[in-house]
Amino acid sequence: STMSVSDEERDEYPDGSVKLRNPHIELMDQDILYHLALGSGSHDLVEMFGDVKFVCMGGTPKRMENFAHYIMEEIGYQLPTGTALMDISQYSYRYSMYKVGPVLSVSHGMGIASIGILLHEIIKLMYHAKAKDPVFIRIGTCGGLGLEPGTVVISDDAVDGLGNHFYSVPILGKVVKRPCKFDKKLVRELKAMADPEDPYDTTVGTTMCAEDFYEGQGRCDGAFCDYTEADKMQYLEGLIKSGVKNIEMEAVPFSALTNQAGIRAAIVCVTLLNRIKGDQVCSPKEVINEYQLRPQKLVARYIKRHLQTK
Ligand code: R2B
Ligand code: URA
Repeated sequence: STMSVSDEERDEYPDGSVKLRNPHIELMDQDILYHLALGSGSHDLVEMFGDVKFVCMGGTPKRMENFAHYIMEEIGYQLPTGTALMDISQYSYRYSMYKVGPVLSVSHGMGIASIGILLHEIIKLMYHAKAKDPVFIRIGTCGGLGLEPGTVVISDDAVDGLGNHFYSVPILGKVVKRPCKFDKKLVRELKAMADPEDPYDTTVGTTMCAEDFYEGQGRCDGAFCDYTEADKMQYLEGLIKSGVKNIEMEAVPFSALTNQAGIRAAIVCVTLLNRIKGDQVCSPKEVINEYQLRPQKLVARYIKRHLQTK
C-alpha cells in the first residue's frame, strides 16, 4: 500500500534535493543571501556547497568555530593544502559560517527572529547549491526543567509560550501558522548515539521556545517582574506535567521552517541550569564550556556513523 511509510518515517525525500516553495526565486537573475555575504550571481554555490550533508547550527560564532575544528578532527578531514578554516560569512558581520567537507557549522544568534532569517537564507543556499538531502541539527544551550544541569535534551516536539505546536508568523497582516515537526527517525538515531558511559544523561522530550530569556521564561531576575516566585513555580511545574523538559529560544521556527522545506531536522541542547532550582546561570565558565561540548559529541558520533555507512 502507498500508506506503509508515514511522512515522518520516510528515509528520503523523492530526489533528495531541497525544494524551494517560492516560485519567485527561479525568476530572479540572481539571489543575494545578504546576511551570509553570499550570492547566486557572485559565488559558485554548487561548487562551494553542493557536497553539504550536515548543517549544524548554534547560537554563538565561537562555539560554531570550535565545532568546525572539533568535527574536522573527528571525521579526519583535511582542508585543501594551503587553506585554513575561514569564516565564510565574516563580511556579513551577522552570522559566522565554517565548512569542513560535508559539514557546515553556522551561528544563528539568539531568538526566533535571528534564526528565522538565517533559516530562509540557509535553506535557499542548500537549494542553489543542489545539496542532496542535507540534515539540519541545532546544537544549543537551554534551561532544564527538573533535570540535573549538564543533561543533554533531544527535542521531539516544540511548543511556543502559549503551548501552541506551531510557528505563528504575521504575514501581510494575518497570522500564518506553520506546524512544528521534528524528524522522528533522526531523533531516535541521535538518542542511540548516547553512550551509557557518558557521565550525564541524554533524554528526549518537548522543548518550549520562548520569545525572551527573562519574563518569557518565567524568570524573576529580569529588569521587570510582575509575578511572584510561587506563580513562577506553578507555571514551571505545569510545563513539566505537560512533558516540557527544557526551555530555549529557537525550537519553534527551527522545527517549523525545516519541516516546511522538507528538510530533516533535530535539536540537541544541554541544560545549563535546573530552572526549578533558580534563574541565574551561575556555574563557572569552565563548567559551562564543558557542558557545551556534550551536544557536539553526540552530533559528532552521529555524523561519523553516517559518513561510514554512506
Ligand atoms: C539558548 O541560549 C540563548 C539564550 O541565552 C538562546 O539563543 C537559546 O535558545
Ligand atoms: N538558554 C535559554 O534560553 N534559557 C536558559 O535558561 C539557558 C540558556
